Amino acid sequence: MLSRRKFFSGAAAILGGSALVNRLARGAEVVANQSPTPSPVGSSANYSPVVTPNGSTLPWTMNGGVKEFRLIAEPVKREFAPGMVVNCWGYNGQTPGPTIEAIEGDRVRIFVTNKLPEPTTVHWHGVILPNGMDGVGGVTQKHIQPGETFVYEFTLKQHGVQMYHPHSDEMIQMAMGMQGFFVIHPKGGYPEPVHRHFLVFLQEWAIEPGSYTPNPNIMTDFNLFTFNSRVWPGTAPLVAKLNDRVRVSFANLSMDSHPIHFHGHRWWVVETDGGQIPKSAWWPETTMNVPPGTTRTVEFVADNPGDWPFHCHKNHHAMNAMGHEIPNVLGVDQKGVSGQIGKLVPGYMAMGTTGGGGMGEMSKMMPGPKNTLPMMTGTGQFGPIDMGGMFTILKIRDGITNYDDPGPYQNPEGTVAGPAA
Ligand SMILES: [Cu+2]
Repeated sequence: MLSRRKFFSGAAAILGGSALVNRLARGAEVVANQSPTPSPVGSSANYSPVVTPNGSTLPWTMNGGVKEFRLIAEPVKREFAPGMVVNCWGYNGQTPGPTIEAIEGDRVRIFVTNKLPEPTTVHWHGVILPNGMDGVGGVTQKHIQPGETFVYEFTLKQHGVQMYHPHSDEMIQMAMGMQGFFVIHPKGGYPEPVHRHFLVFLQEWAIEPGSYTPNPNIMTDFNLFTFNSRVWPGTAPLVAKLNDRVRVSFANLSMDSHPIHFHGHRWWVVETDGGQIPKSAWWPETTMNVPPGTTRTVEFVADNPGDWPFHCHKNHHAMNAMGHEIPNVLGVDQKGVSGQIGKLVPGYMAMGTTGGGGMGEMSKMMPGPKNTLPMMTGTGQFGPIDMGGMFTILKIRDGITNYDDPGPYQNPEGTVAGPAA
């Protein structure tokens, strides 16, 4: 557990200096295994600063006892993975927008500037606040016109992992990537201090192969599924030291639920968007279903070293854009078929008789249109990884001194499955 007080001691403590906060958010300097230090209520309460993989934490400044944040709603270009850039909308050049991190009891003032080509608002999803600060266009406030800056101000009366998103042209703006985390740490600290607190925003998109802009009119047939607006192999690994206590918070504003599964461990469900669950009521799972409109938080002890898949268990959500009209030829002898069809349909490649013969391999051999990722891609130390989309790797290591990507796990001799003798 990291003592924020300890961390910010000295000159850097004066104002939560944004550069330092950002470095903390990336996890670069988090010192693990430090013993928890009790600290008084307020802005020095004990917590591990959150880490938003492939994202960042929003810097703030203190002004007369109020934490001031600035959000700019604007179009952003987001690289989903090397080889694919998407025209999105978001905040401060990012989707999801930068994470707002504060402490129960804080008074916050959030300036929102609209640089979109249409009106917007920001709704503080799950936050208990005065009605006029709720950010619902037409209901609790006027829409923020392009070029205007509105200010929201309220006191945080609760703890919990919440979200922010527009309540103005909702269908379009959220489908384009406008959402972010709003984390309110409990002023009394957590029941179990953690070393790592990861935030993963679950999103889904409809981006036709060969195109650059999501289609917000799609109701169900999404074809790209992201962790923090990235797809595998563009998703950053989740790195933990052996025996770290790890908290992961998921948020979902998409049209589907996402059952997030991880390997080699089990976690405890410790929090919903309603706040902490009493410890006596925590329950164990290996898959956390995250319904639309909610956040869910789990905790586990990273006591099993290795490279552990961490992914949505709806199988189509753990792959990249595909043509769903591919004929099902499982079990069909296609000798000669590709050649015949290829004369009529240039570029045609039959799905393998046995299912693709390793779809990761196949999708690498099939060049897609421009700005289109292979369905499944990425290569591990043992060969192709037949997944994409909502997939990353939890890397647990003994003896590491930072949280940079440690590379592939060196399995102890005699502990890897192989051909039977
Ligand atoms: Cu999913």
